[in-house]
Parts: sequence; structure tokens; C-alpha cells
Amino acid sequence: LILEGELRLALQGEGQLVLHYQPQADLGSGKVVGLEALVRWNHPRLGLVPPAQFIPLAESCGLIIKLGEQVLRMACHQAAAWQRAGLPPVTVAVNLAAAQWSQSNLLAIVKSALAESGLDPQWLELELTESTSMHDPSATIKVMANLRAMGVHMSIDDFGTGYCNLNYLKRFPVDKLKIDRSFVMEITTDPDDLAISRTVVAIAHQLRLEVVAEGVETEGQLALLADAGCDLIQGYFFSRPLAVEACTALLSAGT
Ligand code: G
Ligand code: G
Ligand code: MN
Ligand code: NA
Repeated sequence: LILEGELRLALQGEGQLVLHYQPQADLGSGKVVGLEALVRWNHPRLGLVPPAQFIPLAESCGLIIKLGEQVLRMACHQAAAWQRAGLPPVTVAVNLAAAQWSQSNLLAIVKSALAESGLDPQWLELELTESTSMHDPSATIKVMANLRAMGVHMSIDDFGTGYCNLNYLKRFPVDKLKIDRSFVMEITTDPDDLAISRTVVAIAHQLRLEVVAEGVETEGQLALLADAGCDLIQGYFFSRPLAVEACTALLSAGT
């Protein structure tokens, strides 16, 4: 059982939150073009705790604001460090919780994370889930427009599971849609999942958006998604989320 007090302490200290990075590969070139930062809690007693076991708690007790800011700063610093080490630059995607998107100082926090790390904004991508995008769409669009003006990219996560209508999809200044894992899971056996995936790709491309398929675990899924015109894949088939050292090795192999 994870307690709020422990999480509060973990956020005060150093080094308890760690980021793993899951590669995103371009289906055309086969190269890694992006990494999604996924937080883990290196708990003194429990070891590496997955986000599903503490993100909901952080969201319900308000600690998600502080946690989210630390994740953003760590991801920017790591991305800048990889670039300074001469590795091929890749996009680093960071998940932002709903509370962060409605935070009045989000722009200032993103600006300072970029400035302190020295990361060029074009390499930062902020993810918002489809459901988050609809909490207060007009306010979110304003924040997003400011982020875009700074040169930051954005993507809609878990696409197809929320209720973002096409009118809003048109107005959100995003660059990418991420097809939810639930459609990919049975894409080889359920023709409806294939039809949905193909249609999402078609709509996205008409709107000049790139499409990432999440949760790709098999070659069969990959083949169908490639045929559907998907741009990028993310999932265990290509790579699990990697600790920093393993990720450095993977990026080095691509130089
Ligand atoms: O890594 P894993 O598949 O266990 O992640 C589970 C969930 O936790 C995913 O929905 C993912 O989006 C979310 N998650 C991972 N890292 C972060 C983070 O830094 N911030 C937020 N808000 N959610 C995250
Ligand atoms: O919701 P979000 O897309 O941010 O969450 C990403 C989550 O999906 C991470 O927890 C990651 O570990 C998990 N994940 C990534 N690739 C795969 C996969 O191929 N299969 C499954 N089942 N989960 C995956
Ligand atoms: Mn995500
Ligand atoms: Na997702």
C-alpha cells in the first residue's frame, strides 16, 4: 500500500522518481525518432513501483502538480544531455495530467524547464489524453496555442477512447494522434479494430497530423498498422520502456 506521506517525502528528496523511456520508431526508416518518458518510483522498501500504483494517488491528493513538474524537468535535462553527448536528436514526449493542463503557471514551468536544461523546444512533446482535452477545451486550446508559439509540440494520447469531437480535434494545435492500445491489441483478429485504425489514420493525415500506434506487440500488428499508413510505432515489439543507460545504448547504435 502506497501512502500519501511517503509520496510527499519522495517528492522532497532527490532520486526517488526515475524516468524510463520507451522508443518510438518511424515505420518508413525503422529508426528511433522519439522517446516517451514514463515515470517510476524507486521506493526504498518496494523497489521500482509502476505509475499505475501512484499516479492516481498523486492526482487525487494534488501531488501530481509537483510530480509532473519534476518529470518534465528530468525529461528535458536528459534529452539535452543525450544531445550534448552527440547522440542523434529525438523527440522526448512527456505525459501531462489533467491538473497540469489547467494549472495557471504551466507555460512558465515549461519555459523554465527548457531554459534550465538548454533543450530546444522543438524536441519536447507534451501529451494530453483525449479525456483531458475535453475538460475545458477552450482554455486548453489557449494554453496549447501558447506552447506551440514557443515551439513545443503536442500529441493526443489514448485517442479513440475519450470523447474529443472532430470539431475540437480540428481546433487543437496538436501534431500527433496516438491510437490507443485497445485498438491495436486485437487488430489482427477483429476487423472492426482494423477499420477504426485505418479511419483514424485517414482523418489524422487529412488534418496534417502524424499517427503513432501504441502497444504494438507483434509483427502481425505492425504489418497491418504499416499498411494502414501509420507513421510511428511504440510498443513491446520494438522496445519496452528502457532505463537511461539502455536508452543511451540504443540511441548510440543509431548514430
Ligand atoms: O509505464 P506504464 O505503462 O505503467 O504507465 C501507466 C500509465 O501511467 C500510463 O497511462 C501513462 O500515461 C501514465 N504515466 C506514466 N508516466 C507518467 C507521467 O510522468 N505523468 C503522468 N501524468 N502519467 C504518467
Ligand atoms: O497511457 P500511456 O500511453 O502514456 O501509457 C503508456 C503505457 O503503456 C506504459 O505504461 C507502457 O509501459 C505501456 N506499454 C507500452 N508498450 C506496451 C505494449 O506493447 N503492450 C502493453 N500491454 N503495454 C505497453
Ligand atoms: Mn502517453
Ligand atoms: Na496511451
